[in-house]
Formats: sequence, C-alpha cells, structure tokens
Amino acid sequence: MTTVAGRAVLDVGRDGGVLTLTMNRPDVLNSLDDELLSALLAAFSAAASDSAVRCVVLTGAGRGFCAGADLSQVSGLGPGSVDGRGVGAALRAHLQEHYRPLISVIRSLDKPVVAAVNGVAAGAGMSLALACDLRVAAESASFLQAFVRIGLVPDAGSTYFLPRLVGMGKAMELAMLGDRISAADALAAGLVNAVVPDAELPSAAGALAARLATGPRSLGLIKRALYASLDSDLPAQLAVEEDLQAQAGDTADFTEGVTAFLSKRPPHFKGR
Ligand code: T3D
Repeated sequence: MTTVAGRAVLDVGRDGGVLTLTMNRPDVLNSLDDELLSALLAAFSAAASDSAVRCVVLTGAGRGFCAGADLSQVSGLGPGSVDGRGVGAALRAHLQEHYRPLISVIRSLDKPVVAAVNGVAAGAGMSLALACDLRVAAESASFLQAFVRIGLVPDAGSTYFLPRLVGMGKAMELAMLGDRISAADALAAGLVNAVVPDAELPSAAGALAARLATGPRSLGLIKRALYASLDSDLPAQLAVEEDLQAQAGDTADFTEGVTAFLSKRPPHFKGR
C-alpha cells in the first residue's frame, strides 16, 4: 500500500484469491500522478508473483474510475524545462517510465484482470480499463478518449486496444472526437462486458472475480492465447494453441477437471 500524507493513493484488499486495487485520489477523479502510477505497477507486479492471487479487480474510489494523467503534474512541464528537454521528450520519457511497464504487466499477468468501472474513465484512465481482460461498468460510468481535447494522441495502449475492441471506424470516432459516451453506449460498442446499477457494481464485479478466482490454471493460458491471436496468422495461432494446450494438459487442474467430470461432481480447481 502506498501512502501519501497519511492517505493511501492505492488501497489493496484481499478476499480469498481476489486482489482488489482501488485507486484512491477521489478529489481528482483518481487521475494518475507518479505516486499512483508507481503504486499500481508495484501492486500488479506483486500479484504476478503471488500464486495465491488468482484474479485482480481494478476500481476507483469516489465518483470517478480514473481521469487519466494528472494534468496538474503534466502542465508543470514548460517547454525545455525538464532536464533541458522539451515537453514532448518529457512526455515520451514519462510514458516509457510509467505507462509502458504498467500496461505491459496487466496484459502479461497470467491471471484474469477485471475493471470495475465505477465512474468516468478518461484518457489514460480509459486505456487502463481497456488493458484489463473484462470490464463491468456502473450505469453512471462514462468513457472518453480525452487526449484529443488537450491536443494529445491516445496513449497507454488506447490506439492498440480501441480498434481491436470496436473496429477502426468507431475507434477513429472516439479518438478524434473525444466525446464522452455512456456506459450503455460503451456496452453497445463492445467496450464493456456488462453494465449494472451503480449500487450493484461492487457485488457484481466481486462475484465475477470470485468465479474467476476459483477457475483453473488454464485461465491464464486462455488469456495468453487470445491476446497472441491479435498479432498472429492462423498457422502461427494453431502453434500457439498447441504449446499452451501442452502446458494446460500438464496441470493438476486438468486432471481434476476430467476426474470431476467422470465422477459427476463439480471440479475443485486450485489454479495449478
Ligand atoms: O506523460 C504523460 O503523463 C502523458 C500521458 C497522458 C495521458 C492522458 O491521460 S492525457 C488525458 C488526461 N485527462 C484528461 O484530459 C481528462 C481531464 N478531465 C476531464 O476532462 C474531466 O474532469 C472529466 C470529463 C474526466 C470529468 O468531468 P467532471 O465534470 O465530471 O469532473 P470535473 O469537475 O472536471 O473534475 C473533478 C475534479 O477533478 C476537478 O478538480 P476541482 O475543480 O474539484 O478542484 C478537476 O480539475 C479534477 N480533475 C479531473 N481530471 C483531472 C483532474 N485533475 C488533474 N488531472 C486530471 N486529469
């Protein structure tokens, strides 16, 4: 847990195999300053090496999910004011230092990551939600590619995730217009998996995460297979499936799955 001036900018909670990370800068809609970015990277990295964690939920405190980069921090960058470099160079360095490792660790984590989108997800905050494997949104949540509104390019993976999730035409519309869309419109576009009443978001996301956290080891391999397909042709993808099935076949969970089926009882997966 990272604490700033007596307050944790990231709350970390555990319930069985579910790790819940709550971004906690509600006064600024959980916008991302360096402290929060570092805390997120540390928490996801720790989850990667903790076999007891079998699913991660990412959510926000207060009325926002995440409003993207903390603009009070970015706007402090005057031309040429950072280590003698221009603002552009500073943005590149900042993306490389913070966002690239964070988005990469979420995508490469060998366990499911669920975004519980409790409010507005803007700019890199929307990218963060899109980096997760599944998204459950509250009815009052909204999404915007805020970058264009301040003269930037979508980053933190949005240009990769968006066309793949919603197709190029819709991705271009969202990125170029920067309009704020509702959770219902996000569901219709394929940006989220489910929309639930605001009060039900914690329980709905929690139930989904609990289900995933009792799933087999192959969940992480399924994640790897599907993401590999985004950059593969069919022959390459068939080879990926063969490799991953070879790994899945060697798991205790596969043995348990087949044994349970033949014994006509529910399986008890251990994530191994
Ligand atoms: O190197 C790098 O870091 C580059 C990376 C860039 C990646 C990016 O994410 S660029 C995009 C950055 N984000 C934005 O441009 C979004 C800015 N925020 C907004 O447009 C609006 O706040 C929202 C549409 C998200 C929500 O609007 P609304 O009306 O519900 O809330 P609000 O009143 O605008 O915001 C509430 C408070 O949060 C407010 O502070 P105040 O007036 O109560 O003291 C507002 O200033 C603050 N806030 C919201 N977003 C940010 C923020 N403060 C700092 N940074 C923010 N991104």
